[in-house]
Amino acid sequence: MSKLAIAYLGLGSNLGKREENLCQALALLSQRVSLEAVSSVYETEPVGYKEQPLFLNLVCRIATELLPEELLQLAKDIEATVGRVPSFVNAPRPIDIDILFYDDEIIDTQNLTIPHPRLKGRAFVLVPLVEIAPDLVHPGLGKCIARLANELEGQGGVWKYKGGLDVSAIRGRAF
Ligand code: PH2
Ligand code: MG
Ligand code: MG
Repeated sequence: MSKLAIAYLGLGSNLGKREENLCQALALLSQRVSLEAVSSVYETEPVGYKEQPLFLNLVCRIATELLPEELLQLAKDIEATVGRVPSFVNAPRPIDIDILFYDDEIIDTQNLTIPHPRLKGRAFVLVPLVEIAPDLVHPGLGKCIARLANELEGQGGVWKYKGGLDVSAIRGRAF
């Protein structure tokens, strides 16, 4: 058995049944990787392209034997299954799955930049991440998540949506 990596993923949805989309994506993920922790769900104002619906965002921790490129492919496959079709950058989408961290690796290839390059400064990622990984150190910045979250200019535009998803129910769920 090859070594298990610990990775953090950010999920976002702002089209269709947003909660269902998040649940379906987590269920599909859990068929291929071990889902270790899931944050609460947050409703968030769109960052970047503003003229689009509010997002639901969450982050999760997984353990996996998949290599970073394989994990990226899995994320893309799940995005397609949940109904994402290619569109313009930052377009509304039923699901977006981003790799935030993969162990403490720093990767910068044509397809993949890890840690996620826009993680710093994004409250919709850092606020949920602080729930499940406050002490995780960003390998590029040398600062932990709690500190990066504290350094945010503002945590506006991010509201707790509900208590969180029932991960045990998600695992057993067939889509
Ligand atoms: N994702 C983006 C751009 N802007 N804003 C919010 N609130 N949530 C997102 O997931 C998000 C975004 C690019 O993937
Ligand atoms: Mg994204
Ligand atoms: Mg993405």
